[in-house]
Amino acid sequence: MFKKILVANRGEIALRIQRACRELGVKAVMVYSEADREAKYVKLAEEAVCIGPASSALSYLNMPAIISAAEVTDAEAIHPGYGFLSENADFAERVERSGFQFIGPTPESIRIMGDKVSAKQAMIKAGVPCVPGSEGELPDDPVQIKRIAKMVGYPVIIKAAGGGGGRGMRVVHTEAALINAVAMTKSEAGAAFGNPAVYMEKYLQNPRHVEIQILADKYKNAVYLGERDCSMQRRHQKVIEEAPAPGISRKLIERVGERCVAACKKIGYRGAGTFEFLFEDGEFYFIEMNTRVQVEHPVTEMTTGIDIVKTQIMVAAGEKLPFTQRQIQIRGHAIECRLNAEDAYKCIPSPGRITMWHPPGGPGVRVDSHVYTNYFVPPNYDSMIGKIIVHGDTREQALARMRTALGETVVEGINTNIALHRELMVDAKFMEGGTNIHYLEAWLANHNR
Ligand code: MV4
Repeated sequence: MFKKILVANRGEIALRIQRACRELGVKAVMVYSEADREAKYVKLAEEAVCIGPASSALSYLNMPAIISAAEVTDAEAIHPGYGFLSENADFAERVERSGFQFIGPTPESIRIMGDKVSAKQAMIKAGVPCVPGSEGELPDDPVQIKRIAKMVGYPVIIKAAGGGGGRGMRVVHTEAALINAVAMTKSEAGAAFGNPAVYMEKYLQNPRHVEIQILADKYKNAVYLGERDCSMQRRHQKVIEEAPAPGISRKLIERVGERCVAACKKIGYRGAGTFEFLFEDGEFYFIEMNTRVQVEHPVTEMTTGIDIVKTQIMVAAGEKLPFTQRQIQIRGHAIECRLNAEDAYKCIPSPGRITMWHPPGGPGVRVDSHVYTNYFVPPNYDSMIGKIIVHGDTREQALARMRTALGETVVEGINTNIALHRELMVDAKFMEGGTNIHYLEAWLANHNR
């Protein structure tokens, strides 16, 4: 095992990784920007290094500053968390070239999954079900583009190979709009991602977003930890996640999960990873793979009892996965509510000083947050201030526990989305389960009307 790890992130995930290190008996070096000097994990740290000013570009995205911090503190490995440099293949490469272990997959795996065309081709080859569409990148010839769209069937969606997470895509309903839409998406993609390549898929109109968590070691052992339903989202920002996904049969999850595991083995994937699927009319369609730990990993930790962050570190250190697929059981139901420093319904960011922080507690309640009373939420970063996660024997019990937990939660001094969560936990359609990716945006539009 490593003696010392550098945590190259901020916020709740920095604290989460620090906690995993403590449990493993590994020292954690925290890095922070000038805006994060007062963060809880910095105060709790035995070692912390300031890597630059508030601006992310000059601190959490500053590769030389982060690698230098690892050098001066004698860390052996770097955990990138999520966001920032976590899915940057060049960073992973520079970390390894500098003699550190990157806690994540190989730069090659990150690169393949970062290019959505090569990711999809790898998945098709490995037998993972994908959305029907163009075989790889779209050609330049308008006649051929029209022919492909006709075969796929309208509506289609044009996606940038360099995009992902909702960036660089366009829905096309008619042949008349097709060629212009492809040209626009290509030119935007070239400017935004430095890669104008685009591909085409059948546009699924009312899917759910269901993803499968996997863990793999360096010896081609891989397991899946079940699925998460992340359909409750607004503008590609997830708001509520849960596991398991309501109403989807275990048999179907098993079949898809086994495909994901086979794909991991085939490409020599290691570390934690997430296969994102759209789920519509009883079928799974792969869209993207995330090569990092995700915000919503706790719901899977609660239903499997597996510590995903600790396992990430163990496999990066060269240990074998400490469990087999047979030993993994899904128990009960978990729900996560993301707490954001923002107006509850208009979602306008609300940074500032938290004058009162009273987190909930009780059986089956977990709070992952780096904030505290008198903490100043900086305006420079994502507005998430923490997550409330509950676990129960059934979805109904988890919902009841979340209602109680949200009822206990007090945050004063800034606006938060707690009121939104309280309403959603008693919303008839959400309580029924299985709402699609458009539900929350429609709900908010109706509320703000
Ligand atoms: C789609 C889709 C419908 N059909 N692909 C958005 C984020 C990116 N990961 C993929 N996205 C979508 N791809 C096809 N073929 C609809 C979306 C989509 C979406 C997906 C997941 C969660 C929220 C979403 C919100 C809008 C659109």
